[in-house]
Amino acid sequence: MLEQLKALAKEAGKIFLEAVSAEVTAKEGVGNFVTDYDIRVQELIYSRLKQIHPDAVLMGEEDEDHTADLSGDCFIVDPLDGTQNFINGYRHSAVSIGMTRAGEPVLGVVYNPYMDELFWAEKGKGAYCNGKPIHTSAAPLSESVLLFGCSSYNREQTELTFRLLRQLFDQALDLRSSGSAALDLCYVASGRVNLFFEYQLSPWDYCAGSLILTEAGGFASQWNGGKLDLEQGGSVLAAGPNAYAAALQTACAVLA
Ligand code: 2AM
Ligand code: CA
Repeated sequence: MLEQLKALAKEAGKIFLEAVSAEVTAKEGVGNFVTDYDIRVQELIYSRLKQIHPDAVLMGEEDEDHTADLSGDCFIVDPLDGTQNFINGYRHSAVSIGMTRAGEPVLGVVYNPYMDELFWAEKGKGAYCNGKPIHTSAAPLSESVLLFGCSSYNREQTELTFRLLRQLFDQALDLRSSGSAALDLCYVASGRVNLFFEYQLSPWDYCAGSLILTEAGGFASQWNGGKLDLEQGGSVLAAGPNAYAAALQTACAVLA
């Protein structure tokens, strides 16, 4: 099944490239254009997933109803993570497909078509990028570059984000913000940065990426240390093994 999911993520991601080269944006309007592509890509992914695993439940960002029964097998899909980047031609977006079994992530694939980078993991079998094993950085927080998202769509929540950002930045080396939570988790997994946090995300933003991260040796939780919520969504704090504890302590202090 993993091989089928890898091929599917690549097939779906290639559609982003066609959209950009076709310059449909200016013709049809940015909002409609993105909505059309999000839906088109999710439809493609859903039709393939129904063939690959007919018994699995599907949960995707473009569904009208996001409630899903996680007791069996469930695919959790973001057809296009990094929508704002896609609209702006920033060329940093991804397809994200995770599979949970009895509520736990067991398969994850994240594909960035602009870099032709396919990240994947299977529970207990390590994490890979384009066929090579990936590992988190061993750096402590003091030697870490941070990635964050500020949940900008909900301005009331940004205060806590910027408080945590200030406190983590003061203990770390530098910071970045990329606009794709799925890729942020893969970048922590591959040691390109060593910490990612965002206050409010949805399960499809992090289901696949969180498995890739933990299989690469990292840790991921909510800001309060609780397990990532794959039904409702919530906060995410993800880091390499030697930065996580200090980051979690800081996040808990900010929440207190
Ligand atoms: P998206 O591009 O698929 O919308 C950027 O900070 C991250 O937040 C992206 O992964 C983005 O996913 C996600 N995001 C954007 N709007 C969101 C929302 N309303 N709820 C949860 N996550 C969101
Ligand atoms: Ca999306």
